[in-house]
Amino acid sequence: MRFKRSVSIGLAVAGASALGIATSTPAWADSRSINFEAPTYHTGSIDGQDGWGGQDGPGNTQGPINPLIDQAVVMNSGAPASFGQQSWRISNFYTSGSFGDMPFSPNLVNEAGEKHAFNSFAGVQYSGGVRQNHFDMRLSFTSADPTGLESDSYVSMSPDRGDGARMSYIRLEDHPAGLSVFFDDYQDHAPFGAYGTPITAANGCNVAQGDDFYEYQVASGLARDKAHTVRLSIDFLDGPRNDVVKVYVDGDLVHTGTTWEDYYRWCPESNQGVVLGDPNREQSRTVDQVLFRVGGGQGTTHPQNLGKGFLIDNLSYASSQVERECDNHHGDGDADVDNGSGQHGHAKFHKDGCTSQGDDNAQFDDDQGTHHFQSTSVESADFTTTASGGNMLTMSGFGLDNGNQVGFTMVAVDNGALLPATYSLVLTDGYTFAGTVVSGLLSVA
Ligand SMILES: [Ca+2]
Ligand SMILES: [Ca+2]
Ligand SMILES: [Ca+2]
Ligand SMILES: [Ca+2]
Repeated sequence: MRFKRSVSIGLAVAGASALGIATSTPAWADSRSINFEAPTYHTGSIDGQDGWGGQDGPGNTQGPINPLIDQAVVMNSGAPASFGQQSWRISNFYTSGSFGDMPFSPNLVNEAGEKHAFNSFAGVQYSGGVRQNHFDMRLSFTSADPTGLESDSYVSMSPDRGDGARMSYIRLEDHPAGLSVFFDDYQDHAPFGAYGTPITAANGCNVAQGDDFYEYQVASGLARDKAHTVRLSIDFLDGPRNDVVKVYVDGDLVHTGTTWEDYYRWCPESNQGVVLGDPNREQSRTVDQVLFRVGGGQGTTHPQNLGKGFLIDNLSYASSQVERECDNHHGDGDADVDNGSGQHGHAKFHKDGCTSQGDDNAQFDDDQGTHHFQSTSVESADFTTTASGGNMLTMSGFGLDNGNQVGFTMVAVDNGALLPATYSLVLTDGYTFAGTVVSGLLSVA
């Protein structure tokens, strides 16, 4: 898998508060900690050491790192004390538009990602184990040439499954005024992409709507001769537009954004040139390692940085399963609903928590017999409280309306004993129903 990256620069507005979600402290299910010290690591190219190499291949094979890339485990001299005897140095002496021959860190046993995220492509599995919903990576960095004048020195790093399908992105830059850190995510702006048809899906990858990669400078002016840390804490939530990435620099939360999930879900470039709105072929990706990359040109684009660049150390990353507060909520419905102007229907649904469950269900039949809707998968669910104190469940996903594949959004509000419950269903084929419960059960708690 190869793809180009287009980044819109300069929209340094966080605006991600709607993505906030309560998480408890995760218990690490699987982790790697790498300090590049002997005897595990020896000086010289990191290729082939301790599971480092190029992209994953069939049957646990691994390609080589391009030998032209200027990287090596080095003996430290004058590095921050926390970097120990040895660190890993990488520079952008040589850059390339490629992915597969860039340095990939060792694989975790257990991948992280959404329930439906893809961990393979064209018959090659890039990650596996027991899928987790959280990924955390952190590393320390400093300039490898703090007393010299920098000259356009940079390197990027991304959680990845092993083929360049990056799910997030950090870039370090070295400037005379200090080190800078950048973060990029992909954002689908309204109207949003939805499964159903190529047309509904195209709303997730429309530059005219602002759907694009966005870049944020999250730190600058960091001392070039000191150790700094950058950390990404990623919650993968099932369904579109809801993954949460927290970016920390030197321990401080400096930005909250999202992953690249909707780039993989909605953009033709990441789906063999065509998006059908088909949930079976268009989904997010998993991660189980870290890709370090020196892009931005082809060849020896920065000869002045040979043997310089950045020192990387104390790299650690982990996948884990985080229990979410949302998992305590439930919604159930089996009720007759009336839209107030003569139309009736029967609604059924069941949802436990916010992550996908085997018994998720949304179903609707209108009394006119013109529509029978049955969900096939629930992609996201959210439990909130209305202004008047009702408990609201919003479910979306895909299903069949009279046998035709559609996307759906269902909203059910339990208003307690004094007010009738309300129900609405919107399908991507244009069908909508909204009404109140006249008999039966509708419960959201
Ligand atoms: Ca070290
Ligand atoms: Ca992998
Ligand atoms: Ca959009
Ligand atoms: Ca998601």
